[in-house]
Amino acid sequence: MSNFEKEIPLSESIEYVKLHLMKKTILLINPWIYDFAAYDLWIAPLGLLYIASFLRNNGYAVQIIDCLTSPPLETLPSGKQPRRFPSGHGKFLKESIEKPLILRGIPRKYNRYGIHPETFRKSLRDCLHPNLIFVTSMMTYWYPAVFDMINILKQEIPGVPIILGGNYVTLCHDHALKSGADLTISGEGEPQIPRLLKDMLGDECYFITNINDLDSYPYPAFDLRARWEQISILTSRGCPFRCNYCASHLLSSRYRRRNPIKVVDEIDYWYRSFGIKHFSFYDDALLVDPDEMAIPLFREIIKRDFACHFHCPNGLHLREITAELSRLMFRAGVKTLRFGFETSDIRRQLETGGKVNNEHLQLAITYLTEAGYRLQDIGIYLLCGMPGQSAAEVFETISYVKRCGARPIIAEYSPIPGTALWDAAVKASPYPISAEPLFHNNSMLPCQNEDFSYEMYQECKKRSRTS
Ligand code: B12
Repeated sequence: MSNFEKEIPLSESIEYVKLHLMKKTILLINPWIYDFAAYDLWIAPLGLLYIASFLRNNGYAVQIIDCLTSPPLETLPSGKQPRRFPSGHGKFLKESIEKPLILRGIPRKYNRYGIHPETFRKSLRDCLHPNLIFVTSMMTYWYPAVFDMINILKQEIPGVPIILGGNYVTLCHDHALKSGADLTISGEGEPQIPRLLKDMLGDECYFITNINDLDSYPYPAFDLRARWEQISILTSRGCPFRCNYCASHLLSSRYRRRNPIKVVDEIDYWYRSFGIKHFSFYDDALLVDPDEMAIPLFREIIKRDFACHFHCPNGLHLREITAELSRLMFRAGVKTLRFGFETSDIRRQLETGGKVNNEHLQLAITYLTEAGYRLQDIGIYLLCGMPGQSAAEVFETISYVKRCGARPIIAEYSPIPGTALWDAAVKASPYPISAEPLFHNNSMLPCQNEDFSYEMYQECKKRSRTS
């Protein structure tokens, strides 16, 4: 008798059925976006994909609908496909929609970015019936899409508990209670989900033994996405800095880092198992204490000789750039460089956190160009529209960066509750930003004033683009 023919005892076959055929199903959703502007700069719902991986390891059937990742056949209203680049960035599907009433004074079109609601409804009908639904959220001002999504879920799959988490919930918890979700969870999901599964499904789950040991986390479940040209990598959680405009310290309990060699093992896994050649780092502080992370990380990448490219769309720290680090980054294949400089105004540099000064910018540009980078590859983020900031300061910063030879990139300030700059932002803004997260939207210049009007902001954008 072969293995296949051997009789299975009844108790074992019941276990088999329980394990494989009656798996509990959890549906994970990344909502689409409503905004004036959105570009897919290596965007992925990384937190949700980590959670998906934990759930899968615990035997759940996990399904993901990522409303930002279009199925191949969906097109723009013009009939065309959105333009995408092989390196994993590009345009989203986009359709103009009516602006929320309170934004009607903003002279820009408002759009839905991502799949059509009918495609979403159809995907829901094609899914296995879930026991639970997890919805994520990112920018605070993207909440209306989250609310709409929850509404559709309730119509299409009534009675299934919906749990909402993510940055919007962490930063605007009271507001998120109006979302219609059955439960809203602030903060990092991993340490909280076992308790949730016990309470809601009666299940004992194994997640992580130690929240401080990031190396014990499974790799995020990118393979469950409909399309994944690139993988987002986190070498750490949190940030050691406390810049007054940033919410990082509110989102992660403390600053923790992975072992750099284990990070390269992850890159190796995606590269060798799935042929992925593009990776984006999502860290808040990738280059800080370079001997502990960046130097061993890039050395190991060079040693393993991957034919891969690396992208850093989130701001890197200029002050850490040395001749050695520049050479390692260049040789390792770091192609997209973005640095957080914010302003050339010395007083504001100190006020925002003192992480960088003008000399750091000049030195970094010298080292990077000596290592082989072209000046136009060096993208410098400049914060624009902070409370009390004048247009003259931003104009001067743009020309300073240009005089140094690098490429200025405007990053409009988004006020975030709980940050050190929040109270000043509330005072400076002509909009009721504490009552309505839609006004946190960076594209509308939430803290504009007489010294910095919307027209001046457009002038800043123009000046940053012209040589
Ligand atoms: C990487 C990053 C980006 C990437 C893209 C990220 C993405 N997926 O969209 C890039 C560089 C493109 C980007 C751009 C911008 N960003 Co950004 N970004 C980040 C950053 C550093 C990390 C986000 C991340 O992936 N974290 C890691 C994962 C693991 O965490 P997570 O997704 O939050 O998930 C965890 C929890 O939230 C929770 N969770 C998540 N979902 C769920 C669901 C359930 C059910 C449960 C229980 C739990 C749960 O558990 C997860 C695991 O622990 C954050 C800061 C931060 N430290 O979070 C800023 C941040 C989100 N960005 C911010 C801003 C301002 C911007 C920009 C507007 C900057 C600018 N001025 O241009 C742009 C706008 C982007 C756009 N498309 O329009 C702000 C948010 C502002 C706001 N009002 O909400 C943040 C908070 C930074 C800050 N200034 O403080 N960003």
